[in-house]
Amino acid sequence: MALERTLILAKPDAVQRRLIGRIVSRIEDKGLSIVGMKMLQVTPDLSRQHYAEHVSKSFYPELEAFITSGPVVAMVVEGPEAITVMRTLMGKTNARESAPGTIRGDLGASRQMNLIHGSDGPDAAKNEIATYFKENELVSAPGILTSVLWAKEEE
Ligand code: IDP
Ligand code: MG
Repeated sequence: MALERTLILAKPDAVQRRLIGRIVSRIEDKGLSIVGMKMLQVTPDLSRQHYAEHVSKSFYPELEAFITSGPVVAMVVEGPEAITVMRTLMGKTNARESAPGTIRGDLGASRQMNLIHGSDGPDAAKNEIATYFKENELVSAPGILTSVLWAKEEE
């Protein structure tokens, strides 16, 4: 087990649909810590960097148009195994197939407009956090509650 950080985006559909608060609540309800947060506009350059693995795919032009279509809210989320915990909380990529109880499963019905991004592994998390945030934009969040949220050995 490890204390991890992961990059989360509330995507343009979530912002336009006034779902930022619901998504933040789901993360906070889970007991994870938000250690950085800002609203920004993804540019085509940033999209190509963020979605480098998808740039050559047929759906990339639509994905770029979508992710640059309006502001996103970027967050860095911290907790034990935060990368996997967030992927589970988000649900499957295709929101039509995401289980009820997940963010995508409860709030969406699209494969593309699936509300939320979360890093898919430790390397991606490291790169994506560095892409969206400067070190001094992140707080260290030991917080007074961590002792009742998880055990020391889970960090
Ligand atoms: P993920 O967001 O669950 O990690 P990825 O496969 O990495 O899913 O895809 C990145 C994003 O690209 C998805 O979240 C979705 O918005 C979009 N996407 C994925 N597959 C398709 C597709 O087949 N058609 C259109 N958009 C897609
Ligand atoms: Mg992905």
